[in-house]
Amino acid sequence: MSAMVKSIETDTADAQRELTDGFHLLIDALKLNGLTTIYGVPGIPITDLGRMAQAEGIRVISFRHEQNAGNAAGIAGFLTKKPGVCLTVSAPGFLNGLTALANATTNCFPMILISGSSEREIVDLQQGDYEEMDQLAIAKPLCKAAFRVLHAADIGIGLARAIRAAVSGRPGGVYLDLPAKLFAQVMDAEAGTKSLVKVIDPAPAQIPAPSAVKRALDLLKDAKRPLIVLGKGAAYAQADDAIRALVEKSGIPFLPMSMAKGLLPDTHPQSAGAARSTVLKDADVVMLIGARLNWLLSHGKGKTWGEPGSKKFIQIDIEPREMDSNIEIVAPVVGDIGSCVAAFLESMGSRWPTARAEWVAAVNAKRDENIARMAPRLMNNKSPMDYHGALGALRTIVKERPDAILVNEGANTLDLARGVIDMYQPRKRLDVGTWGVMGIGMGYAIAAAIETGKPVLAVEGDSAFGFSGMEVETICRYRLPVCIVIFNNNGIYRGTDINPTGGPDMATTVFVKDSRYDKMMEAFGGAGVHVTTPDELKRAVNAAMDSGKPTLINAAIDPAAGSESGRIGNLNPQSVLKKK
Ligand SMILES: Cc1ncc(C[n+]2csc(CCOP(=O)(O)OP(=O)(O)O)c2C)c(N)n1
Ligand SMILES: [Mg+2]
Repeated sequence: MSAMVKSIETDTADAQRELTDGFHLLIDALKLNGLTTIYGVPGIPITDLGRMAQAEGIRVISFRHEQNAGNAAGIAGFLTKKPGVCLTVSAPGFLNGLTALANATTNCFPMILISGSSEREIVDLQQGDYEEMDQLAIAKPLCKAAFRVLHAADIGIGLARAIRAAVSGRPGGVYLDLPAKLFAQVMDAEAGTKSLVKVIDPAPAQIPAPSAVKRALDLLKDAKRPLIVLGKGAAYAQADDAIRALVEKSGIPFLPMSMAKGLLPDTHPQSAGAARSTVLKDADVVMLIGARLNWLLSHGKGKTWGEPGSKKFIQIDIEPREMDSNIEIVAPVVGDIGSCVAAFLESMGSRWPTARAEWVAAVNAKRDENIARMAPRLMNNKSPMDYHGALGALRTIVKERPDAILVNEGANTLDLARGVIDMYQPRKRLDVGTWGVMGIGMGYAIAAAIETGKPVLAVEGDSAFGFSGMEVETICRYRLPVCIVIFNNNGIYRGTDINPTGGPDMATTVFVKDSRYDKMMEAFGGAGVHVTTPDELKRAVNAAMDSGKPTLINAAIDPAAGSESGRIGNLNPQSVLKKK
């Protein structure tokens, strides 16, 4: 090799060393901010981004459908308080991910959907580009914030804005639009490094006003029949010890919303979980901690809440506009849950009057009565199983394995499991959340396994599972310790409906009879088991959780056992026309 050729080669190498591009800037910006897992689906224009990210030490989990990747990112955000990152291709991939972004926003999970998009010049003139779509405009109304980056030098700032928007204040979903051209844009490497931003204190504490805390405590102190409602926001806050201390110091019965179960164990002496209707009806002062008065709490009014005007509400929430959203809040306390609870504990001092004995005794009596009434149903060993028999088995398993994460979706499968399966540790129950959305199952299960390293038990209605079922391949591919139990009752709510015309089509809520979902798992090298009794179910789940091997258990449930829409059938509109 001549000296001249050698020198040209060295010069080229030097020149390359001194340049960076959009691909690398994004990867460096993610790593700089500790965002080291990406959930996504590859394709133009982000295939190489995924490859390079993997090469640079980011864990890139490839899914079969973006909605599941997006749900994984959303729940990763809930579990870690850092935005979960989802990466999608333009237009259709983006739209597939968007449902999950909207779901994350509704549930207040921090998440960033990063999507490649097509050429702005062509998209804006609507000239028919490959996967043409004005993605930024479409994302905007469905998330907390949406940004587009056009210059490589702005990637650092763009990601910093996305992170802050996702986790500060009330967390939510953020969209980051990255047109294809951006990835290949080059710039000086040193300037590139300087353009990156490490976000300092992304979710600053929001300290409540002392006067607001005093107002709330004065009300609580005078209450005769107080109640604490713990919401998903309380679970998100990771202020577990302080919340437990507050509940215990106050001596007040507490009611956990679905994903707040386990913040204090459901078996805690102050738990009013099994006396829900009594406490909602009879309490005089209700303190909401990270719980919204939305449909899940009947908007704070109506029959559920007893006599109109019989309640006063204290609400602790990070979002000031949450106050009075459904009903008057007498004592609003605005701040992050951790700071608020700490302020309460401090102000309560050492002479806080503990529980009103009569009220606590009444709540406990009701709770114990309801638990005793349920007990024999949970021990039945019928075959085909009913929900209670099957759930009785799973309840014991969760009791013995309290650090396992329970993912749960369906109608009857959800509502009954929520009531039956006690939780013992915070953030171990992940479910359909604010929307009651089907399809979160496999995405949540995958992210739960990856983010926590704990075993996952996913209890799925057969319909619910179908929304994300193809991800069993992903579970097998990454060898995740996920055990899926399908409550197979041959359909949605029940498997017994009949087509009223007598024609050959099935009824609208009915699936293929006696399907074997376990075979799906076997197709990808996982373990598949078919069970028909609670004892078999228990053995199969224990074996799966001991082995840590991806497993799908097809649990045959009596098709007649369920009820329409589980526990929320009252929300179905009724036709006034007489049935023929
Ligand atoms: C995205 C979405 N689509 C549709 C629904 C309506 N929906 C509510 S529950 C449910 C399925 C219930 O059946 P299954 O999961 O089998 O539970 P089961 O009651 O039979 O135990 C459906 C389709 C929904 N909640 N979300
Ligand atoms: Mg079903």
